[in-house]
Amino acid sequence: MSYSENVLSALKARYPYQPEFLQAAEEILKTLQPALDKNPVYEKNKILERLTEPERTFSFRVEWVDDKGQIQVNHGYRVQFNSAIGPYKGGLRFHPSVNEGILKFLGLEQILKNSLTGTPIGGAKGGADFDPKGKSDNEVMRFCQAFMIQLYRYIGATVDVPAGDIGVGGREIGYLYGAYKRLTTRYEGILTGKGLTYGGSLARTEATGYGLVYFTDAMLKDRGDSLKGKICSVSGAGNVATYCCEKLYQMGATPVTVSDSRGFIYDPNGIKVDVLEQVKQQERAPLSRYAELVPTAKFTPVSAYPAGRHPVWDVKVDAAFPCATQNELNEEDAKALLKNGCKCVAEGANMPSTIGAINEFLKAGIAYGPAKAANAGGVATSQLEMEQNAGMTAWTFEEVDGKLHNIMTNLYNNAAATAREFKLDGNLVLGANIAGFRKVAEAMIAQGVI
Ligand code: NDP
Ligand code: 2IT
Repeated sequence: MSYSENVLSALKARYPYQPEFLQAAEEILKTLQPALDKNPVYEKNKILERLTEPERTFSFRVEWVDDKGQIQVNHGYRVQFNSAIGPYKGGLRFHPSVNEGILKFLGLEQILKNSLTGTPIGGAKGGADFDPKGKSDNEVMRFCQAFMIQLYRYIGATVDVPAGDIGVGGREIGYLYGAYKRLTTRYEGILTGKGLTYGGSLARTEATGYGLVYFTDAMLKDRGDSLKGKICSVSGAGNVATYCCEKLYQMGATPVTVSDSRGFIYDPNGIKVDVLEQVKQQERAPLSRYAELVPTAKFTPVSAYPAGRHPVWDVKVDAAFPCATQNELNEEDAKALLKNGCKCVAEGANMPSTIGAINEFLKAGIAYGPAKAANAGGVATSQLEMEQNAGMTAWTFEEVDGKLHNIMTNLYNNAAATAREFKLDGNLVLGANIAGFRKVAEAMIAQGVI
């Protein structure tokens, strides 16, 4: 067995109850072997064993009182995965499915993603099995305050800087920030994705979706193609999906689908971003409401999905942008996309494609932008927010957006060049994994066994 296979099999034996973490580890470790063969110093330093084990994980009880006066208990976590190249950085997810294994998959991805941005940030992820759906603003506030009572001692502007992810948007970041300030009396950039009135950065809200489209633009240009005139499917209906749709229009493409946990919308005339924002951000309503407001839109509920399928990927499109959640695009879905002539898939969500689906895309040779490269614009702009906070300044939208555009173009070029170096032109899975890995591994070796 090769070094990477050995490490993977040890992880499988140790964490059989963390399937998402094992899936992320498998995707990464399998592609690193050529770099490990080329440079034996990584194996000698046991880098893979060290990279796949978090530096530390906090897990804590979060207790709060709901609007009926009932005591509620949730489970909170922060996985501080790797600090070789900078302070821990990564989002917080509030969703009933959250557990340590899911946060470890996200944290492992985050290490390499953050490295790829070219900025000095380490990898982390956190969250809780709290479901913001159906909760009042006051309940969300009390939960966030209770969560921060536990978390505040472990974070800091040069220690660990959390941000948003599924279920954690501007509202939650505001309550978390207020709680931190109350507990510590410190006004510091300890979270990113903050509101513009209290230290947030312009363009951070849009950054993941915009960055995804900038990345795709660079990837298609390299193939002598462009987004202009392309019909696109987008999944998800939250932060990433919304600003992906907005930027697609700006690039001359048309998004025709969005989805949420209840179903998906198809409208051949194109998704109306203002209505999407009204329904999902302001009303916090399910997507069926969108179809009430837009007569040309067709809503298909999850109850009508064929078993084991996500029919949002059956729509005939030129390019697909999964922006909802992990494993929302499986091998059968990938085959359906390819059969309909889809030539480009770029991932806004983290690990949206199963390993079977990724293999289909690579086999077909289409333009495939894996998550840790394609969705890195969010965290990259978080780092720009940290820079502004550290300098006690604020840049214009154009300045931040311009830097984001540069970061995504450089990131694409770096991943593509690394794939070419290993004679696998166009394989951005390998290119991104190896490029992200090498910087972290070199930093770990330089800093010794600690
Ligand atoms: P939001 O909470 O804003 O939106 C999430 C969307 O995905 C919602 O439409 C939600 O539906 C849907 N969704 C969530 N879980 C499921 C599920 N189990 N099944 C079906 N649909 C689901 O989150 P974001 O837009 O911020 O995050 C989306 C993805 O992008 C995640 O994978 C996240 O990790 C990734 N990401 C986010 C970044 C960011 O900056 N926010 C940066 C990089 C990656 P519903 O409304 O019904 O809950
Ligand atoms: O998955 C991700 O990169 C994020 N949720 C954003 C993390 C961040 O720190 O901005």
